[in-house]
Amino acid sequence: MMNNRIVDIVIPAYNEQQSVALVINDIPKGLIRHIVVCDNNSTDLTAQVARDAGAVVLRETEQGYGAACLRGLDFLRKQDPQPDIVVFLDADYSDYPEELPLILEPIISGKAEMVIGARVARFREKGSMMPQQIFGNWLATWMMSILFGGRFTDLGPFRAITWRGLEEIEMKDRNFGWTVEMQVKALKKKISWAEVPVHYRCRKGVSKVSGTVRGSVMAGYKIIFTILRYA
Ligand SMILES: Nc1nc2c(ncn2[C@@H]2O[C@H](COP(=O)(O)OP(=O)(O)OP(=O)(O)O)[C@@H](O)[C@H]2O)c(=O)[nH]1
Ligand SMILES: [Mg+2]
Repeated sequence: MMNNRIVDIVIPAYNEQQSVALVINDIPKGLIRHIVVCDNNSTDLTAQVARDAGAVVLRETEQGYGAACLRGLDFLRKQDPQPDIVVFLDADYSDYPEELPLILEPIISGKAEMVIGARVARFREKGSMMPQQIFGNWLATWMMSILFGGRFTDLGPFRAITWRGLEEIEMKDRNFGWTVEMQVKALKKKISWAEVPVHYRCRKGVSKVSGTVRGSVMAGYKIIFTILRYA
């Protein structure tokens, strides 16, 4: 609960047994209702570790970041009452969950419906973002500013959006296009947004996307394709 608003958190997780409990432990518990971990076919102890740390654990068998997030939203849609605000957070402990109040502030104070945690250079641990990821984010946000007239600086995973905004956006992407789809559609549907600078550190465990050639190429391709598709 933050200012009488119900906040739920969705955490997509694929083989993150080393980090998922650290993430859950650092979430300011007084501010939120459910912590929903969407386990994406993990072959390690992710689900058990997350459950032991106090999360609601769902299983999504279709591989993909978006598929996992959509599973979490299905669950929240069935809650009574539904949340007022949904927060997304990665399971790899790159983000700082204790920065949740910063992410929520623009929504609580009525300044925005969607808030993106921007991983600014001055708050980034060395090596926490790959050069191709930094370039990809720059390119994607620049293309979005040309095509849709809103200048984000990042496609960061740590973000919050009102339930109303999320339902209006009607998220569809089932893998790497998830973050950019939310931002593109927010611009197109004129949903108010804000960015707040957040800290970012090197992940625990094994990289699935930006630290692998295959992941980087697939994600880069999907992100650019998603921007052009909605243009
Ligand atoms: N790649 C991938 N990640 C998933 C999937 N489902 C959930 N995730 C989670 O999505 C988050 C982001 O994946 P990461 O591997 O951290 O990708 P990244 O942040 O681009 O790159 P690194 O942090 O450098 O590895 C993590 O919490 C993953 O556990 C999936 O199907 N594929
Ligand atoms: Mg990561």
